[in-house]
Amino acid sequence: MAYWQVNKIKYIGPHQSLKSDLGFQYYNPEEIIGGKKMKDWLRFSVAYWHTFDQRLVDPFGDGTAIRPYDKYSDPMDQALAKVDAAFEFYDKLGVNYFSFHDRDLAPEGDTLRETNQNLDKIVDKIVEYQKTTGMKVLWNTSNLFNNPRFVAGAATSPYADIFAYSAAQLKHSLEIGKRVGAENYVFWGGREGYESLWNTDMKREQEHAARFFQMAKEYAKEIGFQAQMLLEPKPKEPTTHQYDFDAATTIAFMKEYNLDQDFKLNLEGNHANLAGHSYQHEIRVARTAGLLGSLDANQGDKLIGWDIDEYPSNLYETVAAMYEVVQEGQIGPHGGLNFDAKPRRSSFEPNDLFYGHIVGMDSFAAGLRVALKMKADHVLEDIINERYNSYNSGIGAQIEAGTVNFTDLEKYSLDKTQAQLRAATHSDHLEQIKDTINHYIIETLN
Ligand code: XLS
Ligand code: NI
Ligand code: NI
Repeated sequence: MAYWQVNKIKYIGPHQSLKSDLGFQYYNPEEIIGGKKMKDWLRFSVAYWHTFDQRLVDPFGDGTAIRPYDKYSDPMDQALAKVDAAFEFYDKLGVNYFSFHDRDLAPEGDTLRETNQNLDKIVDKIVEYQKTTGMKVLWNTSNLFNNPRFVAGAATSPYADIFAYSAAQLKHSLEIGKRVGAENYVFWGGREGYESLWNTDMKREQEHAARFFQMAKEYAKEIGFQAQMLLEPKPKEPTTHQYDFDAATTIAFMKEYNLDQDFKLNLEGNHANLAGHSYQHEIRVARTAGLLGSLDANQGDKLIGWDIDEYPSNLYETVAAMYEVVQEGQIGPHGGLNFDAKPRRSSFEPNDLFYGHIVGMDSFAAGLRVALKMKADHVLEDIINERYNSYNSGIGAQIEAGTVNFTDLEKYSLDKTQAQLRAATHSDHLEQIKDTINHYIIETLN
């Protein structure tokens, strides 16, 4: 039975029609570009929670979503039907990866034992599908934030029973990750933060979180689950302040607790914006530290101050993100672009899920094309090399080599005139650079 009333989404290329339809204009999966197949650069992943579970609620309204499997009264029957719908969706969209939380797949029972039984039944079905379709899991994760038991956090909960339960839940989630062959395992600290400092022992909570991550890593090793472990920063929402605030804060935490050997970062566009950063900034910080792991693809809206998880459509942002990826040579050792994104509440029909992924995939494919063209032409490399040229010889080279100290630099600088120092600086011509980038976007995609 077909759940989705569309044919397989194919690459049709640009110039056929300007109107968007159920086809890709920039994403051509098998095309070799920059030495790799496009699909291997991008490794798109469908997020189970947003695509199949999301009812399209907002803080003021109930769900509007119409989904083709909304006809079962028994939640397990619905969960099983959703797996069929999901695999048909992956096939029709033409993606090779998906990502999920444990609780996306199956309803909870009264005890963890019952919950695990429900979950295992669904995972059995997923594993069967994987055998016939070759579908892979970019990452799995554990939902340690929805249920009221996690009201004050999971690993950072002030209640030891909740820490213990979280560990037990995570243990099974790691076992599932191994069964489905997940390439990464993500930790987003849903409520790992605080509402108020007046009642919070921050140091103790952070130590608990670190211990939790260490135990997770130890258990993954014990069972031979080799996924790359990833932490996903987000500054706020749902808590007032989340401990994994942004890439830089999370890296400091990882280094403080010796987690930086085993963990890398999963970065998300909308989270970057909430932290007051661009997506590009977060990716740059991570890759500079050698800790870029994977990317959650979505975008926020300047006019709305929360995590709205829009499908990416802003080409300028995808160009900037893919510029970083192209410089790095890959998204991460096992990274991909997971669409942590959902349609607007007013886009409630089933096909809107396809249009959403199409605009997201085409936007990143277009970004990749532009970034590779800029790299091939050394546009920014030449500008950057020139900008730092004074460190390649003379006093600059000595500074970098560590062979001069403050006294030497005082001697070097003491009699330099205002005019000489002014002459040492050059205009950045930043507007010219931005105009050049615009030309690259327009011409590459033409
Ligand atoms: C929420 C997060 C979440 C993680 C997975 O804002 O983005 O969806 O990616 O738990
Ligand atoms: Ni995310
Ligand atoms: Ni998010």
